[in-house]
Parts: sequence; structure tokens; C-alpha cells
Amino acid sequence: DRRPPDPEEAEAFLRRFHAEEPEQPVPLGARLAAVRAEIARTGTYRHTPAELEFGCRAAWRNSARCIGRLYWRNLRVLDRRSARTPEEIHRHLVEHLRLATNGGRVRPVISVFAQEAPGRPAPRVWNDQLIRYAGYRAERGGIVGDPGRVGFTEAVRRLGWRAPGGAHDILPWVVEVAHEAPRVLEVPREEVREVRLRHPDVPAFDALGLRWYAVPAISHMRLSIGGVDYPLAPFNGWYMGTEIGARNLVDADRYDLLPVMAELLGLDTGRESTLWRDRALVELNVAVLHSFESAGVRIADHHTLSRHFLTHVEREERLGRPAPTDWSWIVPPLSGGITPVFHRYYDEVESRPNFFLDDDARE
Ligand code: HEM
Ligand code: NRG
Repeated sequence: DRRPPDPEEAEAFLRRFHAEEPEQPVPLGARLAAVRAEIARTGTYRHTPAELEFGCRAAWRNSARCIGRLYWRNLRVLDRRSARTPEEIHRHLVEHLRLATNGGRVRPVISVFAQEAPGRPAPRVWNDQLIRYAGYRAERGGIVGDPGRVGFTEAVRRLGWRAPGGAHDILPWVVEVAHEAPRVLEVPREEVREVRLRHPDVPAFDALGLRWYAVPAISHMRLSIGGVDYPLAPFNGWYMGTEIGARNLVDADRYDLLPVMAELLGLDTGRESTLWRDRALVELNVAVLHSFESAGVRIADHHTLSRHFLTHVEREERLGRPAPTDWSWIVPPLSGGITPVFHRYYDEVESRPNFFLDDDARE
């Protein structure tokens, strides 16, 4: 069971909240005393809605691996702390997808479910993202679907999921609440916006039948605010094109499409020095950005996002705050050196509130 929140972390958080948002109905001193008393009495404390909203935005602002942080003030926070049953949680997750997808004008949203408390384990989902394609080992070798999800797909099947066995099956949610066996709940297909991938001038590309989903919603990170942990707090923004076009479709242990694309482009793959990999990579990324844009689904290219990110860092520095940043995650996996984020060093401090991956995360 969880230990009580560290009173010093609680205090540091409340001080920062009141410093950044001074117009609060209850003054800092009174709030600090109340929280200290609540921790002594109950072993934890409950954030006010305003504290929770600020805490979520600050956790995003402190996410050193995120290049999307210019927009941290625009995060919509859904307070779902009172949801208890798998059915309620399912309903709220569906609502999250609907609000986040927003007809293609994807919006940043976080849903915050119950906190950890002594003797009261919080709900979790096993999925690493709310939307993912299943992956299956095909009988005649090779893989159908997302090769990165084969292990998870098998785990869900062991829980009784009747897998359709297709190339784009949306994995169901595995919801686990205290004292109950995990429940497998389907994601309503109509809430999953997808984009068919096409290339603006390689018609043969369209016949590959590729697609990707519109909303990346990470669901396996623990949100930590002022010493209080929220193990289920799925959040989303929109995609940067390279996440799909330079990693998901390209990594050797994912869709591994560089050789396929090179073939379509008629490139000479006999020697590395023809740079067929690099040329195929660029065209895959052209296809991703073109497809999302023509479908009216929000996506960002890595050049624009890199500039916006540096605007964010400069703004934070002017406000006297460090902008904790991990260079190795921020520099895009395509054309790193021609984006401005490549050419400097960053503050590497770890700051809280933040999102963390548990050691026992399932994926
Ligand atoms: C990581 C972009 C919104 C928190 C990332 C990554 C990208 C990105 C490209 C690296 C992912 C990877 O390499 O796998 C964006 C964009 C957003 C956005 C374009 C649009 C608004 C958000 C929001 C949150 C967030 C709303 C939280 C409230 C994070 C975190 C990571 C991350 C915690 C690290 C994930 C990990 O360690 O695996 N983001 N992001 N981002 N982002 Fe964002
Ligand atoms: N690379 C992963 C998604 C990680 C988070 N990316 C974001 N987050 N854009 C993938 O599915 O490709 N976000 O909250 O917008």
C-alpha cells in the first residue's frame, strides 16, 4: 500500500501554485495548515479542483521529453476522481476520446482518475495508449498488425478477448480496479478517428493499405502532484509526423517499411551510399503529413514544432523558470541537425509535478 505523501513535497507544490496563481479563495497559510492536518488524519490529502488543474499543466510543463510544451496552458483537465467501477471508467475514457478528437481538430486533454491512498489502491489500465493496433504472429511467419503490440495482444487474449485477427484491430482496454479481476472492455470504433495514408505523388503507395489513428493518448504513466500519485491519468495532444513516419512505420521491430518504400520509389538498395534509406524515410514522412492534412486531422511537422518549442524555452527562461529538457528525446528522428532544437544544451533537472513510468508498467 502507498505511503502518505511527503509533506515537504505537498508544501512545495502548494507554494508554487499560490505563487503562480495568487488569486485563491483560501490563503496559502490556511491551506498549508489544512493539508498538514488532513495528511495526519487520513494518511493523504485531496487536491482542490484548481490545484488539480494547475498540477496537471505543471506536470506537462515539466515533461523533459515533450516537444509540444508551448501549449501547456491549454490542457483541458477532466476531473474523474470519483469514478470507481470499470463501467464508469470505460464511459469516461470514451468521453475523453470524443473530446480529444474533436472532429479532427485534436485538443490536449487529460482525465484524472482516483489517487493512491493508504489501503485504497487506485484503478489502472494495462494499455500503454488508449488507441493501439493489435499485433498477431501469422501462421506462415511474419506479423499481422503492429509488431510492437504482439506481447500485449497475447496478454489480452489470455483474458478472454476474441481477437478479430485483422491488420487494424483496435485493442480493447484492460481496466483493473481494486479487489477485482481485470476487465476487458471494447473501444467503440466510431470514437476512433483514423487517417488512410496516401502519398501525394506515388499512387502505388496507397495500395499498401496503411493507416494510423489520429490521437496519441498515453495511458500508462503515473501522474505525481504534490506527493499524491494518480496511476490512471491518460493524456493526449496531437501527433508530430515523425512519430509515425520515422518511428512507428520504420523501426525494425515495428512496421519496418523502409525497404518497401524504397522498392516503390525504384531506389538502388544495393549500396548504403545511395542513401536509399534516407530518401525512403523522407517520402514516408511526406505521406504522413500529407494524409493527415488532407483528412483535416491536426498534426505538426518537426520543423515548426522545434521552433515553437524553443519559443517555449525562451518564455520559461524569461519567467525565471528552468525548462527541463532531454536533448535525446527532443531532437526529432529525422533531419535533427536542420531543426533549431539540435544546436544547444538544455537544463536537465527533474522537476515535479511530472509523469513517471512505473517499474512494473506492463509494456
Ligand atoms: C513525449 C509531442 C502533448 C506529455 C512527446 C514526444 C513528442 C511529443 C513528439 C516524444 C514521443 C516519442 O518519441 O515517443 C507532443 C505534441 C503535443 C503533446 C505535438 C501536442 C499538444 C502532450 C501532453 C502531455 C504530454 C498534453 C501531458 C499532459 C508528454 C510526456 C512525454 C511526451 C510525459 C514522454 C513520454 C515517454 O516518456 O514515453 N510529446 N506532445 N505531451 N509528452 Fe508530449
Ligand atoms: N510516439 C508515440 C506517442 C508518444 C507521445 N506523443 C505525443 N503525445 N504526441 C506514438 O504513438 O507514436 N501527446 O500527448 O500528444
